[in-house]
Amino acid sequence: MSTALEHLPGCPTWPEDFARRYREAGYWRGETFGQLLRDRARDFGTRVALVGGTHRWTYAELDARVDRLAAGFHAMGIRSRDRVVVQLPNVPEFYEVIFALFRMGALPVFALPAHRASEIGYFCAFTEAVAYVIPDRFGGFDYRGLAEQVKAATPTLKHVLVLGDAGSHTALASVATEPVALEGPSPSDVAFFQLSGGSTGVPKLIPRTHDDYIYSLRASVDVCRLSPETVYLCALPAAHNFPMSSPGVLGTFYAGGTAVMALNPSPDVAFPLIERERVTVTALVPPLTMVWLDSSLAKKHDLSSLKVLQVGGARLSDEAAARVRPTLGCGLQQVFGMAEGLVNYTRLDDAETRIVTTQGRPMSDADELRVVDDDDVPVAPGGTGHLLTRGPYTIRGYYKAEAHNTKAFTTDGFYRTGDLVRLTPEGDLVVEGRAKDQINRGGDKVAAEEVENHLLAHPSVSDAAVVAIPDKFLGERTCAVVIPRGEAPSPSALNAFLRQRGLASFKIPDRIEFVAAFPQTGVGKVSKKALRDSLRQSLSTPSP
Ligand code: J2J
Repeated sequence: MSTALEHLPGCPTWPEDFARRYREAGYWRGETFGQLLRDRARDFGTRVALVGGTHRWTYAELDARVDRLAAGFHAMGIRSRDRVVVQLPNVPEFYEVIFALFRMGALPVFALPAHRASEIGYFCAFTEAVAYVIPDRFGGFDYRGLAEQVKAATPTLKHVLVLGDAGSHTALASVATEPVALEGPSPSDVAFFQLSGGSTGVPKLIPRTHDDYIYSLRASVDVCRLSPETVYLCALPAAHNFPMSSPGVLGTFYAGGTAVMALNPSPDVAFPLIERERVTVTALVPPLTMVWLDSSLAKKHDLSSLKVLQVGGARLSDEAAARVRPTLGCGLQQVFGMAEGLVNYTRLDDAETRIVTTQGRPMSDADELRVVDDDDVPVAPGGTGHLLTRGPYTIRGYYKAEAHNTKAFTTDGFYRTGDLVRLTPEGDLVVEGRAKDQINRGGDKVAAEEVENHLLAHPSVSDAAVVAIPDKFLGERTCAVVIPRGEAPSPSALNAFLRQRGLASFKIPDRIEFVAAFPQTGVGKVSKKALRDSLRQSLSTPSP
């Protein structure tokens, strides 16, 4: 069978022998997202699929809305494999839009609400997107102006679709038409592009196929024991891979359960929703977990329906992990995943010490793991090393990134996660650190090189290195160490410059330090380790 991937240049795929094995072993079952929703509408038609704002859509309603929107997209000229950048907050329409695109074989490119002109402009240009979907306003920001700017700079971008007041653009609400028959994608086709946390100058795009992603949902649903009785609260940004698929909203749909959308993850928004909708499971990053654990509101709301709190995206301290059950009265599940694929979970019936002190184990028996030293030689059992992985839902390469792929993947197809891990005798993973040039700001990933490049564009910056500094709340914060050219600009002026260049606010350095020179490694490269060490020392020494 010729795979449709061949028709989408720039998307590496699995070698034919692996693909055959994954199909024969039943990991890939030839499902597509469009058909998945159709099947759930048939089996669970009157059950509520989605709750958010004033909407309460059953599976049948969601399915019908998706048909009408897909027809509308088609009438506008959007076609199979066209790319569409989707930047919506946690609203039910997010799924209406992406399932409409899935159903017609068009490819959502997932952007976070925090992204600004720098990121969105890049996604649109790099993917040659034909459309861009936004809210009118969200979190005090008007996305219509951003869209104006991006549209002017992107010749391929024909449509800006707005949820709410469209201004000079097209209202999303005006698009839907009578359903028409549309030819859907094939299961081996790329379904969408996820964003990588990244460690390079520009974010890398992750092509995920219907087959591989739906398998990751099925495996997640199994491990997390989702069922039609599940009520999942989506509190993290819907476009992120964790609340999307581990098992997230899409896993909840896979199981025939109900997904509830929280526009904001803060206790004052999330707790009333848990109480009202009898939420059974939700997912948070570590800093939000701390906020929930410390919230006085926990006593004011009935959270007794909540059975499992999943925490992932960054390392949860053992101390915080131990507080979850006594404080919130629910079980903890640690999740160590990545948009490139591999997801590890602690199991619901693991002993509490295992749940509290490890980041779990792979969800699939087909996940292959290697823990290796700098020369790709396996470390001794129990030793810490680089985590490499390969499997039926881990990509074989980023989109249109040939040179980078040779570094990010081994020649036999293992993805270099950039994480430093240790395997316990029981087979659980403990995340010990990171080798990639990235700062994990409480789950928000910041690629050092991306911020450095923006800093270097400032006329008074001669050189810049962005590193992590420890932080009690976020785990890590960003520090930009700058060698000025002439007189040093003020930190606030530099940050204003970065904002003006359209960088998402979570990438704006938390701290800026000026130095005369960088410490160097033996081969004359900037030693980020030495920089981090000296910053750690100077930050822990109180100034006189
Ligand atoms: C330490 N580091 C972690 C954890 C992710 C489920 C959950 C998370 C993500 C995610 C995801 C960690 N402890 N528990 O996609 O489906 C860091 C690692 C990893 C990187 C991936 C999912 N959980 N990390 O966070 O693509 O460094 O996915 O390689 O955003 O986050 O980031 P991302």
